[in-house]
Amino acid sequence: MLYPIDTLTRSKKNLDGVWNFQVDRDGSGRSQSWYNGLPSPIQMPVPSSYNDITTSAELRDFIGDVWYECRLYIPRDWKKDNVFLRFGAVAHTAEVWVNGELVVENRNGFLPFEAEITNLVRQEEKLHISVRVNNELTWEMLPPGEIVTKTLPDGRVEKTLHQQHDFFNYVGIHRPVYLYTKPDVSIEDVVVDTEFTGDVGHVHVGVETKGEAASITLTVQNRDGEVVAAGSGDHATLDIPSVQLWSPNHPYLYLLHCKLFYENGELLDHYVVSVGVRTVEVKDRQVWLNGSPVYLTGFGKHEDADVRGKGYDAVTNVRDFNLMKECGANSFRTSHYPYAEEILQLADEMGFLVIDETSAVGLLSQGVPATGELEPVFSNGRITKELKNYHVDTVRRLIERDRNHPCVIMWSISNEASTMEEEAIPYFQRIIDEVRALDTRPIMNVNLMLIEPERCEVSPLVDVIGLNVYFGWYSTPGDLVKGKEDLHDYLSRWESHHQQPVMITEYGVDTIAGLHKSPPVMFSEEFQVEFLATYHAVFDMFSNVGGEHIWNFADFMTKQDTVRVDGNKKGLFTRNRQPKMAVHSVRERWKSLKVGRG
Ligand code: E9O
Repeated sequence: MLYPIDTLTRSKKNLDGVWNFQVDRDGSGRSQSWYNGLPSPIQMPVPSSYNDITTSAELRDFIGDVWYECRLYIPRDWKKDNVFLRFGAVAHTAEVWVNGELVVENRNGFLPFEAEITNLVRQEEKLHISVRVNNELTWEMLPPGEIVTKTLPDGRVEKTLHQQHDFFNYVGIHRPVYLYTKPDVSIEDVVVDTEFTGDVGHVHVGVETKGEAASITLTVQNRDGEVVAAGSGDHATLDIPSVQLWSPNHPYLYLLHCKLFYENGELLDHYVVSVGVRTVEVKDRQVWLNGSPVYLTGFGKHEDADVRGKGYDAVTNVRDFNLMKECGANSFRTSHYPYAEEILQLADEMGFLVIDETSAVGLLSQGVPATGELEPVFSNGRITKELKNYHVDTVRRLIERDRNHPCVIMWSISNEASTMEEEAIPYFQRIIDEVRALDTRPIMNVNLMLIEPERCEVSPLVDVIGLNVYFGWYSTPGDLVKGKEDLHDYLSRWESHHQQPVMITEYGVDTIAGLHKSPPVMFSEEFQVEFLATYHAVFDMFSNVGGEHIWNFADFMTKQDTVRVDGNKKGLFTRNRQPKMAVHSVRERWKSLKVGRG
């Protein structure tokens, strides 16, 4: 699904702002036709999570339906066009009405959806948009969860969310909402792939159209606006002489203009895609960018910020990217779900390598039991056909959304799933087949430190093995001597059992900013410094380790729990995006690494 943009033939209107909002306590909003107007709304910013906007504990932890609505005029010059309403993401399920008519339903809180509303647009009246949002999770969705209901003595039904993942279930209209126009004869999709030989860049372009166009032209413009390559037709390879390759240190973007024409030369549609020419491959137990090995430094992140929750926020994102550049990060993982498209656009512009992850997190039946024993989830029937279909649908929609971004170098298909069961093989094979049918990028699967390399059934199927390791924290807490030994032993076992490169996708410790201890003890800033240094020394002993992502970039909110004090504090930065002490030694390391840095 193409991102809405203004071009010679298309217009868009951003609907972000303050919308009406109402909680539907007993779920009767639909039967009372709230889609025609909310009886007693309050104000709610869009995009944002609704949880932390008011001071109501009930709203923060509410489980069930809430409603949003807004009203607006459609510009008069949109009369001749087809009009679409598009949501960047609404967590987790949504139904949308326009002027009282149901136009689209969506399940999946991290991916965009849209509806054509041309027939509902009346020029002289305001358009009424109404959205019912539900935040319940089931074991047929990703991330999986369960709503447990209890009837209270007064007859009210109390709902509790049982979740497996370690981040707060923020919900609402999380990403920008757009109305946009598209001509009758239109560009429906553009697929771009790049490579180069010598100093000539090759841009392979596929264009999907609707309706009858006489011709399609394709031109590539450089940053100065000069046309450097041109072609025509719905499939073409455009050659760019003296190409400027895209990389984290040189995020050079070209603009690909696609135009559809009628026989008489009239322009029917125009769409523009940013193109970074670069190649990614995995060989010799390393990840290669533009023909050289690259070592990934950076973070597992979250879309999470004070007050706005998971709502898209340009201020936070640009700040985050500046902080990451400043400490020598060249990459990040979109743990544990697809991030806003605007974040990937920024990564293209500023130069970050992105491991793009699905929302398959928590595919363990009981979280992580204290005993260190994993519960089977595949063989005990927890993972159903419905869940698999949801997962397949998620990777398909993710790839269709993100495949043109040069920043995306890898697809991560799941985080910490139960991968030692035989039944995991057909499940993951199905997911991998779907990815391979759609795209050529390497595939990663991320394993928890409890997964034994000798018994992992899924790692042989992927290109890069992600490992989340916390020896000296979750195991032998506070003992970094033992932690170091265990980490070394664990990485050695992966090295001898698997041929693929290993990427350390998580390592880190909860650290309270401002807590200082000598000698270093858990939760102090000194302990975080020492833990990271200990791990770095071990990573450097393994040539198959292709990168290191600290868990996490910043402190983030979790559900209320005895093991979390105001959230997960493993950030290298606080939740307000200020540095902890360890930033300094991490920056020193990352900026001085001699290996390829892209
Ligand atoms: C997933 C991430 O979302 N990995 C977790 C992170 C954490 O900080 C979480 O925020 O807890 C690490 C899981 C490690 C569990 C190890 C259990 C070992 C028991 C001996």
